[in-house]
Amino acid sequence: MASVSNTVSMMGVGHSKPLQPKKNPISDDYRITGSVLGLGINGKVVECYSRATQDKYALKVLRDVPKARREVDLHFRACQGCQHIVKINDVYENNYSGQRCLLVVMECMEGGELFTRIQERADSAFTEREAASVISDITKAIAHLHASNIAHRDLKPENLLYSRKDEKGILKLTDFGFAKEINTFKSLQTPCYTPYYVAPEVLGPEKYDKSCDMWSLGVIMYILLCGYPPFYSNHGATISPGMKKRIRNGQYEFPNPEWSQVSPDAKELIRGLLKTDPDHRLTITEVLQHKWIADRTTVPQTLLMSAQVLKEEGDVWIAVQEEMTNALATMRVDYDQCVNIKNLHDSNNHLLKKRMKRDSQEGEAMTT
Ligand code: I85
Repeated sequence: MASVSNTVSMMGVGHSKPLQPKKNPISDDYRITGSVLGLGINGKVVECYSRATQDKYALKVLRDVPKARREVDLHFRACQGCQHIVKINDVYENNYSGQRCLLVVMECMEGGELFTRIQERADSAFTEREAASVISDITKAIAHLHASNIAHRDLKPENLLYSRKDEKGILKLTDFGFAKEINTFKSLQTPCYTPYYVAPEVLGPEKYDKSCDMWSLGVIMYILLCGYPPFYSNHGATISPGMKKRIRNGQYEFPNPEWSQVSPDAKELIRGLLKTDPDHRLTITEVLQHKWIADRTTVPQTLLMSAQVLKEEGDVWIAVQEEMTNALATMRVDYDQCVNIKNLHDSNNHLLKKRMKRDSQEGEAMTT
């Protein structure tokens, strides 16, 4: 059985050719049960079993459109060589209830979502040192992506899953539905456009996409340490004008009693990640070097209140997740616009300069 993972070594990682999905019916190789594991916005995830090994897998069904191709391609490349990204086992291109579909067979993450797991720790002391270890794992996943010039752009609690229910479970990142490849110079090396008409996002800069992941990491770290998010609406799940304003102004606090025992190092790292200006926000390399991550084995073993808060506020959690989803959508749009504006100002456009020079000369001529 030649699985996708066998073809990877031949293609190499990084500059691999686009993934070639298998064309045979998935039912040749897998038995799909009706059991739904999760519902994403662009596809559901169901349980399936390998006919060869009887092992359980998770199957994501996507309509075969270019966006889905990009998702699968980026996820497939990203999951090579990082144990904190959900592995893709096989990809099929099949007709599925009359539509062309991409069927992505992933390793099954049986341990469920990160924060469900933390909630269950309400009676067993979840410590700051353990939180540092969780954030370190997420940091490793993002570092791997950013080093491969991929921004995830949808880093949120529901996309962080444990491989197993027991302590041996490994935390992994999934869902590359909004992932973006950045800083690739292929279009510059072989120009297929007239430079005058090139869209700014083709030229970069790339760091705004990466900084989106850093902000998300800050929010996740904040929640992990206290059980509630740094920014939230005062009413309901939809992102309110007030919440938007607080996010834009960086208005958040470390309220007591939840934060009174949390180390200054942890707070310093959060401040670096939740900087309003993406230019001032920490990069993933700086997070890896921060002492709370680099020296995480010496982080105090203080008992955190997050597990308790998450358990007690269980009914608010849905709203918190929706807010993060909305905030991420807003940020992806805002940063795209930000890139456009920046490029307009920074552009070294000699035609524009010539015109500006001519205009100013004409202006001078008119006044004389
Ligand atoms: N296993 N965002 C929330 C799930 N194994 N899940 C989501 N996008 C994806 C679902 C909706 C993430 O790309 C998602 C994606 C991929 C998965 C995924 C991948 C691999 C799983 C949308 C489970 C699972 C399996 C057994 C038990 C349990 C969960 O979700 C639980 F512990 F919850 F009972």
